[in-house]
This record gives sequence, C-alpha cells and structure tokens, in this order.
Amino acid sequence: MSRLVIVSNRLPITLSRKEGKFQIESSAGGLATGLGSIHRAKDSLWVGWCGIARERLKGCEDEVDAMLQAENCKGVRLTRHDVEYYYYGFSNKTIWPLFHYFPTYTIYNKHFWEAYKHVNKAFCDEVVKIAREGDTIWVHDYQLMLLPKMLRDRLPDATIGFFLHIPFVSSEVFRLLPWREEILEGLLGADLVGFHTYDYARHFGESVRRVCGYEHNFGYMAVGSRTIRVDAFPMGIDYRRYSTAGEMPGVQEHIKRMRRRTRDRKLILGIDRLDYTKGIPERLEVFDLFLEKNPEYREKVTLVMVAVPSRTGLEQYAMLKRRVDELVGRINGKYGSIDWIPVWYLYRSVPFEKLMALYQLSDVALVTPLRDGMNLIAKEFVASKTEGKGVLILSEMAGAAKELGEAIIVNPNNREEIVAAIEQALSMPEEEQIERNRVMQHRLARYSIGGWVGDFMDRLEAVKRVQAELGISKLTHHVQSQIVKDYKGGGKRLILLDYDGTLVPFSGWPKRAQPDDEVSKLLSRLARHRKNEVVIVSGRDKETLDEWMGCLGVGLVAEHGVWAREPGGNWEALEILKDDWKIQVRPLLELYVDRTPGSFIEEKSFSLAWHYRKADPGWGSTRARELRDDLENLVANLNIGVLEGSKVIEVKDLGVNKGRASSRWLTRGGWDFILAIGDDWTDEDMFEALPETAYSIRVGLTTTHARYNVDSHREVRNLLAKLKG
Ligand code: GDG
Repeated sequence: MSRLVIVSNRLPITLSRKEGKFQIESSAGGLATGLGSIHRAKDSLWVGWCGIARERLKGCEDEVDAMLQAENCKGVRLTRHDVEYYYYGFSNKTIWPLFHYFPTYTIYNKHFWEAYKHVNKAFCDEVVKIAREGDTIWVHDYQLMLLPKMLRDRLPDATIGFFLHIPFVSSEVFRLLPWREEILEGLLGADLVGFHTYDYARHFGESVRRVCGYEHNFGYMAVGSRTIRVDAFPMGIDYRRYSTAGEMPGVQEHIKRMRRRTRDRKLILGIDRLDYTKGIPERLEVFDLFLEKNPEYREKVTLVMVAVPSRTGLEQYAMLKRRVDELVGRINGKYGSIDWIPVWYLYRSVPFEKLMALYQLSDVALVTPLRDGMNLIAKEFVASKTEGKGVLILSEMAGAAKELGEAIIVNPNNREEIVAAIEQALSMPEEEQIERNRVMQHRLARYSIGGWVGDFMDRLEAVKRVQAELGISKLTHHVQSQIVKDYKGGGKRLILLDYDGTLVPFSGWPKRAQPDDEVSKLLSRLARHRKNEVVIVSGRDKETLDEWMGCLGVGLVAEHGVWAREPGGNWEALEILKDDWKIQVRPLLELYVDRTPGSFIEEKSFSLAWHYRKADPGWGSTRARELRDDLENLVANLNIGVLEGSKVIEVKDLGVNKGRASSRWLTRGGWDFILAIGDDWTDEDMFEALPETAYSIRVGLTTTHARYNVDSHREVRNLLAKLKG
C-alpha cells in the first residue's frame, strides 16, 4: 500500500531529558499541530529531528530510536554545530528574515550555507534509507529547500511534494540571496511545489523564470526533462477539534476561573510566537494609542498578550523581548489601576485547554503580523466561536487574509486604521458578528486540514499522471538501440536535422551559436559516409549556414525552406516569393524593439523575426502577446503568417515551411532509414511530411507529431554519435 513519508525539520514530537530519562511531548507550531492529526490517522512515517543534539544522545541511540519508532517517527541526528549553523544560522538568520521581507536582518554567511547543504544531505540519506517503491514523500518548509532535488537525484521516479509554510518573497527580494539558484533548483526537484497563497506561488514562478529561465504556464513548469506543478493550498485547521473544544470540561473550568478575574471587561486577544514578524511591539503601541484616544474604554478593556518564547538564543529575539517587556510595563504604568491591568502579558506557552478558554472568552482577536505565511491562530479563533460572537481583526499581510475576508482587514503599519478597527470591533452589533463569522466558519469547515492534505495529494497524483502521459514518447534506451540497429542495416539513409535548440543550445545572441568542434565533427563524419545524406533544415539565413556548415558536406535548407543547397552545390530558391509586405510590417516590429529593451529584429530574405530572448522575461512575454495581436490585424489581407517560436515572433510567407522543403529529399524515395530531429513548431511541418516508417524526435517534452521526445541537444548529440558503420 502506498505510504506517506512526511519530512520536516522537527518531528511532531519533541524529546527532552530530565534526570537522565527521556520524555516525549507534542511539538508546538502550526506544522506540527496541523499535520500531527493526519500523521496519527494515516499510515505514515515522519522523518525529522527530535530536538536533542547528537552529542547528548551518545549511548542512548537505540533507546531513542525505539521511542521514536513507537510514534512512527524516524530521527535525523544533528550535532550542536548543525543546529547552530543550519537551524539558527541559515534557516533563521538568512531565510526566515529574507522571506518575511526583513532584508536588513538577513545574514549571508558561507558557513551557514555549507551547514544547510550538509544537513539537507543528512535528511536525504535518512529518507533514501527508509523509502519504499510507491511511497509519497512530502517535504515541508524552509529548512529543507534543497532536499527535493537531492532526493530526485537518488530516487528519480519517486513522488515528491514540497510545501512552504512561510511566504515566498517577491523575486526582487529573493534575488538578493547569493544561493538563489541552488535553492530554486532544490525546490524544483519536487513534482508539486505548494504555497499558502496564489501570490507566493506567483512570486516563486517569477523567481524561477528570472533566475533559472524555466517558463511556467497555467501552473505547470517545464524543468529540463520533467513537468512539475506549482500551486496554492491554503492550509486549513482541524475544524472539529476547535469548534467542539468549548465543550471540554477542562476548558469550561478555565473559562470560569478566568471570568472571575476579568469580570465583565472586554478581552482583546493576541497570541504569537515572540517573533519580529508578528508585529507585537507595534500592536502594543496601537493599544496605547487606542486607550489614549478612547478614555471611556479604560478599565473596560484588557489586552491579553500570549507571547510564546521562540529562538531565544538569537540576538534579534532577545532585543524584541526587551522591547516588549518595556512596552508592557510602560502601558500598564501609564493607564493601570489597583483593579485593572490593561495588558495581561504571558511570556510562555499555554496548555491547549487554556488556549481554547482564551479563544472562547475573548471578544476580539487582534492578529496583526507584519508578515505571516498563513496564521492559524486567526482560523482557530473563528472556528472556536460556536455561538458566532467575536470579532477578528486581521492583518492583510497574513496569508489567512485571503480566505478570511469577512474579518476586519487592516494594514499592520497603519496605527490609526487599527485603532479604528478596535473601536469598530468593540461596538459591532452581535448580529453582524455572527453573520461575518458564519461565512468564515462555513469556509473553514469545508477546507479543513483533511481537505488540505487531500487536495495536495490529489494534485500530486495528477501531476504524476501528466508526467506519465508526456513520458510515453520519451526516447528510451530500447528505442535508441533500435534506431542504431536500423541505421546500421539501412542501405540508403536520410538524416534531417534542425540546428538551433537541436544540435546547439540557444544563445542570447543568435550570431554566437556557431557549431562547436563536437558538432562539426559529428556532422562531417555522418555526411562523409557514402550511404548517408545529411541535411540541416534551418530557419537561419543562407549566408550564416554557408559560413558555418558550408564545407561539412551536408545539404542545407535556409529560412525554413525558402532556399536549399545540395552538398557542394549552389543555393536554389525553393519557392517563388515576395517580400514587399516587409515595408508594412517592419515599422511595427521597430516600435516593439523601442518599447522592449533587449529585443531586436532579425531580417531574412522572406521573413522578419522579432527576438525577445534577452528582454526581461515577464515583460517580453507580455509584449509578445501584444505584438501578435497587432500583427494579426495587420497581416489579415497579406499572404503571410505570424508564427511564435521559442522567444521569437516570426512573420513569413505562408507558402514556406520545413515540410515542403524536406519533401525535396523525401520524394527522391528509396530511403531505407530516415531520421528527423527538431525542437520547435517550425519542425512540426517536417515531422508531418515524413513517411510512417521514419524516426522523428522532438527536443523538449511537449506534445508533438514526432514519435519520440528527448530532453536536450545533449541527447541528440549522444544519439548521433552512436550512428556508426
Ligand atoms: C508557520 C508559519 C503558518 C501557539 N501558541 C500556543 C499554541 N499555538 C499553536 C496555535 C497554532 C500554532 O501553534 C501556531 O500557528 P501559526 O500559524 O501562527 O504559526 P507558526 O508555527 O509560526 O508557523 C505560519 C504555519 O506555519 C502553518 O503553515 O500559518 O504563517 O509561520 O496552531 O494554536 N498552542 C498551545 N499553546 C500555545 O501557547 N497549546
């Protein structure tokens, strides 16, 4: 049966050691809370760190392994140095601040990076050890962004999902990272990369496009030989658990006790890990301003602030703690009285039942992070309001704001707006509170944690199906051997080859893509054989082809079939064509060159091409769409067509195509072996013109008339090198 292997930095349980004895507790935090219930319910195995450094486990490894195994967990051993450099270092001093838009807090340190790679590799080793065929491996969060690629290299056919729990920053910020390419390539090892919101997925897609050059289309991305999917999955909560928590006797007990202390005061609740992304000092300042502006609320409102200690060893966090302590002291000193403490501040984690009592009792939840991947507290608060009363004030910078639109949404940097939101919340009629909460509750109940996991898994399965469909036509070793065998057995052999993207990789500047030594030798060796006819069927102009391949003994087709030249012969026009349409088209292309820095025009005898490979990728594609529309209108009455290739829009006579050009050789007949290879839409005409017995190969994994697909020009060269004798 297929098994789920969850991989995250921390296990859902944490080990601690008291008086030489190991104890197990549940881990805190959104990931553990959210996925913990799924882990318990499913046939799953969780791989992660148990919370105790390797040095302190010496001699007790077997005991600890057995304890973890009983919980379906597999520990990854980390040394103190690993924890210091990989976790506190790269994860929390580099990625965490950068991905939450705090570039000034971000530290770029080579040793942190080395440790990050090393620990990701250690995770990889553990997963590879336990992985079984058919497993689904689900990697979580920013500490393990290199892991999907490491796993892919060692388990090429594995099903791998990745989910990022924190925001993915805009590409403008992401590109500050010195190791940006490695991080992206690491993530792209997954089959499905998931984010909380569409915005994060969009930022990721844009970063991939800019840094790695892979295009994405409707959520699919072609990464070398693989198609992967990028999508948004807003993480849900265990809705039932929160909506029924109020009935727990322990919770009722806490409520009674707290009620006695708070009397009939209104309660505003804030719960966060003590982190600079959560906007805690800013929230305290807002509360100060609120009390200053609304003296009538003094003595009548209490702000309950639960700040859960977090990453206490880091300097930024220690500074934050001092600032929060100071602010709480200042507000309580400024407004407090014998009977009333304005800010009720708890610097500790509270047990679940007490947390639920706080949700139940609070009139308002003030959730105002400066940045937050999702924020589950906001969702849990709404879910626990079974009677429907209570108001959520939510920062628009939290991923949850995308789903909880009925909350009062605020900009966490706009103090006046938040003060007004508190005023509105405290005076909101009960019917309105209920109405708003019911809509949100309905949504949260529908897409709970189970729904979230199910949705992710369905999408992961779907992308595997898409890959399998595309994979059907991949050129296997078996087919390659067959091609080589048929080639050897063939008396008369025709080889039709496109040039750019097929024999050489694309170059930013087409003029610089001349054949290297390897290609020249391959072509002349094949062309020299008396049984062979080798033809380069290209879109390039005849002068360039002459200069680059004129003396290799191959036949040449230029400009997609306008011109042809037999080996050693002269150029002949294959079609009677006109080029007077260029006068109308050229000015439009020039306008687009002016409007799109980096783009340029290539002029051939009977075509004009607008290249945008060197332009900004996003801008280039947008302009290309606009140009296509403009051209379609312009050429409607001329006998020319507009064709889109790889980062190029070409306008040319409709009578010309590579299929017609190839026919010049194909119709000669008597071929025992035909092989045609190309990489873009212009080559499709050539594939269609071939007889059924011919071998045809398209470079790139895409739908095609060709019989087989290969990944890159490298594979083409390897195949041609095998054609001997
Ligand atoms: C990351 C992202 C994203 C909190 N304090 C106590 C306590 N909690 C529980 C809450 C909730 C969870 O911890 C916190 O969830 P958050 O969503 O706020 O976030 P993070 O752990 O910072 O984690 C975040 C999340 O991943 C999920 O993808 O939403 O944006 O940063 O479940 O109930 N539980 C108890 N006592 C506490 O004092 N018992």
